[in-house]
Amino acid sequence: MNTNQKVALITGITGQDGAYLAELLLSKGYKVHGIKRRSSLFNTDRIDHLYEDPHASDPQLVLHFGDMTDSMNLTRIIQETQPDEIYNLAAMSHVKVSFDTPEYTANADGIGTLRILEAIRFLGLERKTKIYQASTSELFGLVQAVPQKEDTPFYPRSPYAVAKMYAYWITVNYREAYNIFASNGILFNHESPLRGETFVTRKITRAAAKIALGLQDKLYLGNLDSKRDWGHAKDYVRMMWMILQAEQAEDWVIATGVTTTVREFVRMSFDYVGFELRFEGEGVEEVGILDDIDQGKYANVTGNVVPSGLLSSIGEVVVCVDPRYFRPTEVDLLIGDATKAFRKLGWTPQYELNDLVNDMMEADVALFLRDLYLKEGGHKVLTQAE
Ligand code: NDP
Ligand code: GDR
Repeated sequence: MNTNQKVALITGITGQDGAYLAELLLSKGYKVHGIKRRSSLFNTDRIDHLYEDPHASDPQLVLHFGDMTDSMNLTRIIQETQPDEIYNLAAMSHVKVSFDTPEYTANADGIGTLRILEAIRFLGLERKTKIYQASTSELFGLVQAVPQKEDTPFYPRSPYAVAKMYAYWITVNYREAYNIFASNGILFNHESPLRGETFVTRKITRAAAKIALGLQDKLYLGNLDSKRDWGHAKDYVRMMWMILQAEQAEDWVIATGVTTTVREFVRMSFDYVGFELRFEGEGVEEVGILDDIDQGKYANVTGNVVPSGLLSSIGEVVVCVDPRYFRPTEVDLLIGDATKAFRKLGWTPQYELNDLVNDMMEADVALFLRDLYLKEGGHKVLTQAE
């Protein structure tokens, strides 16, 4: 066992960011501990490729059952693992769902952060353990100024954002009160092929791939006008690590500085599979209609011949607005100014929006091509048996 080896603890390791961060830290030679929730189905898909046999003599990735709502559990895991760095990524992270589960969201996202900080104090680890808190651009909520940066006033617009605001300030308070190295990363939206299926970008890329392959007819979305500053999760987890290597604990905005509407993201995703979309109507009447289909481009993308009769035809409505996806209070516009991180930490994102869309579309087309083969193969087996 290497006694100089750095030890990290990641809460939320089974999520999008947790998976990329675990991969990054392992590649840097860290021993990584992660907290996963008990679930009735396996929930480690995103990190299975990193997982080692727990019976190995010194596995570099170790998972512990836990929950942000259980103080004793968190304190015991921190005591046992004695981490040099804690990345607190665990959260009920879906803004719309937080309106349905506000109390739970406050408990897990808000008080959960306090539990981690108190455990550090209780265990006397103030001088040893650095903490990264996953703060969010949702704190800016109702637009006060653009672009949003570290000193832009907060105005949260959801139970999720309010819970994260508590987490933000309790992190600042413990830094000031107890001199703990605790930093907030105020991260703007970041996406990837590992993004949860109910966040808007992944919902769109999955649907564009499935519609193109004839596996789905329509995509139902909420507010197409909202604007987000979308980056790639791979770039953003690198930044989390850099934030804990900085000379001092501070709070950092991480963003690309480019904002795009949901509608434009839809257009770009369908364009990848050679579908040109025209949007018509307003509000809940708005629909996205297939204007053109570039069969040649589509065939190149998949490397496969699309089964005849499965493709949508020109003039067909493939995107519809469904008010069930509207939020009681919306965040209309996010665009971040990450000048401080660029200057002081030397961070530069490697992915632009177009690269992000391509990466997500490529992964979802490959994913659903497998479904298509099964559908087709199953059909053949059945017809042969007849
Ligand atoms: P995900 O939703 O993909 O992952 C959340 C993780 O938290 C999952 O591992 C989940 O476990 C775990 N979790 C949820 N509730 C609990 C709980 N009560 N106890 C223990 N674990 C729990 O989120 P992301 O990876 O996208 O985001 C990571 C963090 O960064 C979150 O805190 C999010 O709020 C924040 N953030 C994300 C941004 C983004 O654009 N992605 C932007 C700014 C901030 P399970 O797999 O079992 O559900
Ligand atoms: P967000 O991400 O709320 O910004 O939070 P999400 O992808 O859920 O929504 C982005 C925007 O798209 C609009 N939208 C829809 N959203 C979803 N989920 N489903 C739809 O059908 C749909 N149609 C339109 C939304 O109204 C919104 O304006 C994410 C999460 O990762 C948070 O945890 C994180 O803190 C912030 O990003 C930064």
